[in-house]
Amino acid sequence: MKPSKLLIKYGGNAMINASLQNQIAEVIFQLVQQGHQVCVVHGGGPFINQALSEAGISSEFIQGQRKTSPEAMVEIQKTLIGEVNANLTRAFSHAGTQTVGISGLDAKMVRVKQKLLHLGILEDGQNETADLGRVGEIETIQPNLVEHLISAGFVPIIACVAADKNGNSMNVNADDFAGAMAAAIQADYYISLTDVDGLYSNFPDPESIIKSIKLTDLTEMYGKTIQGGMIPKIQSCEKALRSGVKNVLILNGTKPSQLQDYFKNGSIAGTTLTH
Ligand code: X2W
Repeated sequence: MKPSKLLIKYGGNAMINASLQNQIAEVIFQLVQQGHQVCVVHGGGPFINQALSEAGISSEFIQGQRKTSPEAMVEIQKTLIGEVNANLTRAFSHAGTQTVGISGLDAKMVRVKQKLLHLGILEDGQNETADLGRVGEIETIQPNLVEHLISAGFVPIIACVAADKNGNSMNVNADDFAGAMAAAIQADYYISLTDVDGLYSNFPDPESIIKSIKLTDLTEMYGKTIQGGMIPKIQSCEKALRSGVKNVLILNGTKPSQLQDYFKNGSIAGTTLTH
């Protein structure tokens, strides 16, 4: 496969233990050795859950987005940047990659505004929205820092925290962040690594895995086949695809060989999204 620009989203239970992180780090090292430019955006939902529960702060998700109070945001920034990003940077560096751990806060790379979720239309015709607190929706990305790093052979690994126009730290869903970053750097590949084999029409029936799906089929699937955490994941794939990223797929990050085999011999596991 010719050297390409890859945006890899890594998160959820696919990064839960050190052994999995080391295996992914090893595969990414090989991808860089093969000449690919790699940028990683990571989440850390399970680590945030633990930190918030230790701090006695409860969590609620609406359509895959965590409602975030200012107190929760303090814990989330500490966890994503101070713990998860630092540990991934260490693991990736140890595997041999020239890794640089950053977040959307660096060089004002990512600007967000408060995200308002549209839940539906009320009887009086008004929009019903959910206020998620310190949750950010991406407004702009300045990709030059990432572009400089990847063209010099570094692997930026980016935590999904960004600032709003007042300089507040905001919690950005890692899928939203990754899809927008794939679009901003015009990646050749956007690969979302998760902890299941892809999108299922009847989860968890393994026979119901959807191998390939067209953008036009997605609209009617939201709220039905696509629920909870799959909503931002699929939306991020849509965003990347509509913005010109040619190859968009979801692979199982708990099976690192799927990522390796895709670039080694073109064997496609998971779910591919197409126009
Ligand atoms: C996410 C950020 C982390 C994330 C959260 O607080 O969990 C929002 O939902 P995963 O591991 O990729 O799920 N933010 C707003 O997305 O992590």
